[in-house]
Amino acid sequence: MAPVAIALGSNQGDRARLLREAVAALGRHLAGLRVSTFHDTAPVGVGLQPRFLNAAATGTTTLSARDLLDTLLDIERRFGRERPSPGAPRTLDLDLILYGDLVADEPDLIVPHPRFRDRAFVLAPLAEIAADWRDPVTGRTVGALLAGLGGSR
Ligand code: PH2
Ligand code: MG
Ligand code: MG
Repeated sequence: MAPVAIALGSNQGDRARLLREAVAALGRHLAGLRVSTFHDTAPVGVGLQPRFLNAAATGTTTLSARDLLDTLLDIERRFGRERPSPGAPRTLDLDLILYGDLVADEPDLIVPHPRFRDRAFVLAPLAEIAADWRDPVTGRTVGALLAGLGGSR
């Protein structure tokens, strides 16, 4: 069983309902699911867009990282996710942030998520439920990474 951390985001449609239903969908694939509160956040790095609702979830899984990623993409599709262009507004984004202490850098599988260390919209929710989880690349905890951000990203 691998402990995993997933970031959730939505900035299109009924964001809170989408996140609630996405959490229910994740609960069918992860054991011991824990979920953060929902954070209303300003869009980062994607120009002028609607605000996001972000959250984080943790649990354990018997799926491989690749199978879990496929499962997340499948849930996104079922929730109406379209990809007209990179960074376009989305009904649901499910990003695999941590998969145990796995470090993978393959074309379709990068774990830990390459940008999570800079993103308060990922770290702040995740720190509510997994502040002591460690980034296997830097050795720093989620709580320390968040504290190190300082700003309000
Ligand atoms: N996701 C992005 C880019 N920018 N900004 C916020 N606030 N929340 C997000 O989930 C988000 C973002 C790419 O996935
Ligand atoms: Mg994302
Ligand atoms: Mg994504």
